[in-house]
Amino acid sequence: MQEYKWWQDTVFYQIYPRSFCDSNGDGIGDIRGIVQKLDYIKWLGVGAVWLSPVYDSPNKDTGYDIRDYRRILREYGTMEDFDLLLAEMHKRGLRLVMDVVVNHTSDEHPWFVASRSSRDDPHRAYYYWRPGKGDGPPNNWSSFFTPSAWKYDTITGEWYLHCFGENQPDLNWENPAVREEIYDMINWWFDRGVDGIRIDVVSLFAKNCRFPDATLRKPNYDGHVFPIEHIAFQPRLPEYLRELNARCLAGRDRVSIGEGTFATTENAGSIVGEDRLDLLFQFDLMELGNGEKKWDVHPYDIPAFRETVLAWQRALDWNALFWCNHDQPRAVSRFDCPTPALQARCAKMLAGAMYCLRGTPFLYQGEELGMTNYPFSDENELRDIESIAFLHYEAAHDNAAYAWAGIRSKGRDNARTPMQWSDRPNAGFTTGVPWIPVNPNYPRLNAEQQARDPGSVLAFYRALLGLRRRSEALLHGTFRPLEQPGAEVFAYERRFANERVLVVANMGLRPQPLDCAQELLDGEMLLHNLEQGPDQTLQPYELRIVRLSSSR
Ligand code: ISL
Ligand code: CA
Repeated sequence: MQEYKWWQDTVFYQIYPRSFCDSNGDGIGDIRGIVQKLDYIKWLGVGAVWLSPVYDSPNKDTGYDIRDYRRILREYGTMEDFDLLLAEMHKRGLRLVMDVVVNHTSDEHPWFVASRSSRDDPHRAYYYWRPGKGDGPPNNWSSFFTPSAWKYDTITGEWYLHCFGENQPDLNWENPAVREEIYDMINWWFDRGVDGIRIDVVSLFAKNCRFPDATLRKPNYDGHVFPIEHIAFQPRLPEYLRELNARCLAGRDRVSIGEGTFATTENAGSIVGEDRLDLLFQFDLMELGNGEKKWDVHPYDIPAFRETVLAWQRALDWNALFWCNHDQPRAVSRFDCPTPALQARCAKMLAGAMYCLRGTPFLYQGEELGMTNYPFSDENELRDIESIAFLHYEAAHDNAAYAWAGIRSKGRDNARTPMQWSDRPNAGFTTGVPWIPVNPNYPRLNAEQQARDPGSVLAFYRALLGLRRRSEALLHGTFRPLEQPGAEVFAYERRFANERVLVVANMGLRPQPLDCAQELLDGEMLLHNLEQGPDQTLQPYELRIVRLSSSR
């Protein structure tokens, strides 16, 4: 019999600290605010928290640009507050996962300050420095956030590589001294008692250090090309991850989750495995509403969703399951929902369809309420470095309308508006002025109201997580896709010994006939997202989770 690890039987909840709960009225979420909400998190039924970065940072990319890996950002509190959080979590049986951002540091990190000071500095080789070509950068690479991935530095007259913002210089993983620093730091947090790590853009750690021009993708910004073939899943990546495993993870019962930007079912094995990392975040499902760029807005492709899920369920024995994170739009806003009632139904359907799959669920704060995208229309409402850079670039090229449509549907700030706790001012997030605007729908969409309503999205999430905890089939069962009765229906079976659970979701707005109706109607309805009873038709966004009678 297969043995399961704690992180396979656990539901994770991601907290984006800046937007979760503000305890002191400065408009910024903080660690003491999280402590105040631990009973809520426990009550929801999750077992672990992934905490987005709380380290000292100039916040150019809201904490994903770290200045000091061993210090807490003053706005978020102190190391004592952090230790209190960890103790209060452990007291409640909750585990804590830190976010480890080591593809790059902040340009204010002492390593980089030293590195840029002179070509002979001992820290020079902590980063990638290259001479330019003529007056220009060393090659044609673009970054995630800027036209060129290189920034010229006047102090030494060379260029440094940054795959994200220009204040986020990439660490040189080829340098063993860099790797040692990183392993020390991770072990320092493990020694403090944290239960795991989520590793930011782990797929980019190894680079093609010959730095040839990129050719695979189409030029995006002014002739620059995103160098996916030279920065993602490079040959040395598995070696680095095996080393990290040996130095930090082996023999410790901690979880490691790699953010596998550009992961495919073919290359996923270089990240996950016995001697590498436990879990992989892959983004195939997130990209189904994209065109060539993430900013191109297309309707969510449901048949492609089905195929993608099947491919990943087959490729890995155990998947990380998620709809949302701090970089993604709100899941429910990817779907056409003409009324708030349908939107709530859709949010429940999405939860059931995803979190009954074989794997570990990761919820993102507010998802359990069915929180939605924000109606952005003014630059003053934006905080995200990526969206702002995109808006400026497109506006300068006469494409402001395209930029706004993209930002409203894909912009990362959609996920980062404050958690909607109640119908009090600022959704109960802060008594001050929130650092980013609160979604105007909070008077009707908030945790306090939903906690009182047995028909709410929140109540549904609690029921779903409870069901998952009690069902051997949902926890450990095999996965088998069912014949699809309609193009927009997603249906599968989980089975463990004699227990068979069917999950049937209408992911579209059109009613769908049910083929396997009799079997379904005879089964025991475990969870359903409609007020009326089930019949031979699946209503828009209807979800049924049924235990087959033959299995009892
Ligand atoms: O968000 C994305 C698409 O919208 C991804 O491509 C994302 O940029 C990429 O997965 C890397 O994300 C991570 O590293 C970034 C940081 O800005 C993100 O918040 C983080 O999740 C740089 O540290
Ligand atoms: Ca605060």
